Amino acid sequence: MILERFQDKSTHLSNGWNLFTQRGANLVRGRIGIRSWPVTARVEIYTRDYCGYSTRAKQLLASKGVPFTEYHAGDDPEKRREMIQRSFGGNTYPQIFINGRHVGGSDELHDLDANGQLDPLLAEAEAA
Ligand SMILES: N[C@@H](CCC(=O)N[C@@H](CS)C(=O)NCC(=O)O)C(=O)O
Repeated sequence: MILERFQDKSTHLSNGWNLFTQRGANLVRGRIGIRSWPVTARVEIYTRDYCGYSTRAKQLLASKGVPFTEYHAGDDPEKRREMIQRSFGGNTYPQIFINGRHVGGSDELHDLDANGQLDPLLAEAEAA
């Protein structure tokens, strides 16, 4: 089954099943990710349209069924400033945060996954 869901702006999805984001050509498609572990972390991603790294990072999250909040920072100067400040100078897209902690870009997210460190991070609840 493929569930399609389109959105234009940042939205925190709570269904946890799949993410489809459309903004110009910035379309992410994928099969519903089925998780056998809970996602309790808050995931945020600053993206730019037409950016393969942003797409790959979102695809990895979507393939795991992880809900995330997406900020389209490529054409939003305020969000771009916020992204750079929160990532301690990181000015490439995407920049990813898990429970408010800076994780890095798409490569770092994939490295964490390859090392088995991503799922435990996603299962962590945000400190109150
Ligand atoms: N190693 C980085 C590479 C990210 C990257 O090079 N992103 C490009 C866009 S796809 C970028 O931000 N270029 C500079 C810009 O667009 O201002 C990652 O994995 O996230």
